[in-house]
Amino acid sequence: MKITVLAGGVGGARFLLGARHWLRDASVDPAADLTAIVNTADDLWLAGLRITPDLDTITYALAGVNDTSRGWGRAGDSEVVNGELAAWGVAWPWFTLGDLDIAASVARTAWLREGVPLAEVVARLGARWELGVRLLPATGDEAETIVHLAQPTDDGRGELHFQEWWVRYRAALPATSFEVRGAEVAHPSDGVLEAIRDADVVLLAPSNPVVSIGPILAIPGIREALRSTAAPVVGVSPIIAGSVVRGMADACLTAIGVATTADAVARLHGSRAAGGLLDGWLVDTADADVVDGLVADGIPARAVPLWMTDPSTTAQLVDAAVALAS
Ligand code: FO1
Repeated sequence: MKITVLAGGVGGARFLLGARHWLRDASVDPAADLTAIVNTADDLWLAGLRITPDLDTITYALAGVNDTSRGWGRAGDSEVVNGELAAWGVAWPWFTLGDLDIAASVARTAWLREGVPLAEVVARLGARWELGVRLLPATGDEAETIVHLAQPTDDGRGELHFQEWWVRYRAALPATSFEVRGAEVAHPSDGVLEAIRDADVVLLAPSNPVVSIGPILAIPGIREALRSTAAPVVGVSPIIAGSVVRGMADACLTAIGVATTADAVARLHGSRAAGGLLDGWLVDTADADVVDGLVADGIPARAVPLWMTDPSTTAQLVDAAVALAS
């Protein structure tokens, strides 16, 4: 069984840990394999280094070397170089780069400058560990999320790179839109369209629908591949009982005029029958009351526990998603 997952950062990592746990369970098809198509629109150039937050969060989590409290960076990392960069006013004082994390970005940047495609860079960085999941960047082209602000910042800027909006301002500055700048001329990484076309099941991880799943769909060819694949496409709600599980998806959804509810996000993606993406949608048991409405709108839905407290618990919701797909 081939499973392909579209994922962002922290929520995507937790989901993939559960999916890997589910696959390793002997009762599942031993020949099964797992491919993740990962958001690259959070990526940025900083201090001359190419930083790829969602790919790194997922790589470090699957490798078991991630900082589980922060949700990004390496466990037990030091910040010596970060302090030196701050002393020289290089990079961003409010964006912490750990020493081990910087080493990954130095290696990535060195390979990119040699012309190595990002997908190969990701494979090389992950090869140090047994990730158990093939990671594919949505694109190897630079297509970064730019946040358009309702009011300019104090220094007169009307738009910010996603990372400045997210980390420096904690998504507190009202946004009017999210633009994936460069997406229109970006191409899916090698293997992405095939991973969607050849899948037996495609899953949308419970990642931020606006700034993690959305930018993947913005890469030309990906939305079309999802709509034409023979594989059922099943999503997992990132919203439970009207609240985001983690992060600030509510600020993103509000900015685009979508309610922060499990069913509003499903309708944002739409049913495949009505021109959207979904063949199914999992909501938490707290949101069981929205299931009938979704089914009536052509989106088969089920209510199961969605809290991803640990890989074995998450494996149960992966199992439910695959069951809904079949
Ligand atoms: N998030 C923060 O809230 N503060 C930081 O200083 C920070 C640094 C950082 C460095 C490298 C990296 O890969 C991620 C980092 N993040 C930080 C998280 C990042 O903003 C998020 O992981 C995503 O971009 C949103 O999913």
